[in-house]
Amino acid sequence: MEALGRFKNKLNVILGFAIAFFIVSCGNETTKTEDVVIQQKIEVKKIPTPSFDSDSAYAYVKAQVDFGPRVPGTPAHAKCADYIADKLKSYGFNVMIQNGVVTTYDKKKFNLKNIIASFNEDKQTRILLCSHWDTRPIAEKDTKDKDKPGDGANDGASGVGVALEIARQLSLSNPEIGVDIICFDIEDYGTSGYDEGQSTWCLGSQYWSKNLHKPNYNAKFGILMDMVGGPDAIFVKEGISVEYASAVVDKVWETASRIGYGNYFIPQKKYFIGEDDHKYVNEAGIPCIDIIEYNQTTGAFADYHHTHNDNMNAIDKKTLKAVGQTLLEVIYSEK
Ligand code: AHN
Ligand code: ZN
Repeated sequence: MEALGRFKNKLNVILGFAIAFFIVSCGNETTKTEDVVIQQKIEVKKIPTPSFDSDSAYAYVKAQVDFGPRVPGTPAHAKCADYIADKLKSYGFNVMIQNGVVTTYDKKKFNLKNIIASFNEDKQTRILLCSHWDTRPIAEKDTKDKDKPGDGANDGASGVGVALEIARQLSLSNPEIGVDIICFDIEDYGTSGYDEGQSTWCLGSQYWSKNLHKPNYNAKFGILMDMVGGPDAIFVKEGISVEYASAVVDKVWETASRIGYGNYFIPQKKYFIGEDDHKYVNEAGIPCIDIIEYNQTTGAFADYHHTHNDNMNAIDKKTLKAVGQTLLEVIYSEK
């Protein structure tokens, strides 16, 4: 009898465990189902990526070119700054102009204007888009009129044009994150060599990196656009970008290929340009990449670079679309 009693007790214990296990399993099942439902809700909630309008971007590039070359110290330069600032304000950005005095390699002093614009200022997660908006004062790679500026349609205006169209799209469909746009001044007044150890290029971004517009300004990552409108442009992975921000390079190149622009964004080995504005954004502690047209075969920039052929004929709406749509996809996928 005693033995039977012990057996019953044992059975009860085993049964108890079995029931407990069953309840826990059921509990887990319920949680798992809820998880799936919640996950589905999050996926459904993603704000759809708007369609980048390349006609609009093209018009923004042309509007800048129509002012004439935006060479520092000229009326065209001053008028274009107002144009860019007004456009960004009209799309709901908070805009400030950072003023500063810089000295160029030929010992001229200029009052630079970095145009700095913020969207969704209350958002903690931010990304930074940048470009330069000034025009080079010379066309040294041309055979004639080397001492006169070109139109700077691709070199300067294209990046700002894409940024302005992205700004317009942000105003129409609010993303989950904050976006800052900086149009750097006096990027393109450089010469070979250094001036007292300082680079003669990228004077606006160099100034900004040492004098941030807001103390402790930060962004999750930055994307510089430089010469992003050339016909059949190819963007390969640039060296400084890969060195400082390889995860951002991969994110952007993978995004481009996922949405069908892998023919523009080639996952090819890195190359080094001398420098560009993103170098100084990286020095300010923000991982920043450069989308810049570069011909890996010739080992040079496109043949219109720093010539009088860098005019509206050097702008192709299809390239503006490839870059603009890729960046919108990146922005609207970010949380
Ligand atoms: C140099 O040519 C040293 N760096 C490329 C920066 C640049 C000039 N981008 C446009 N123009
Ligand atoms: Zn240039």
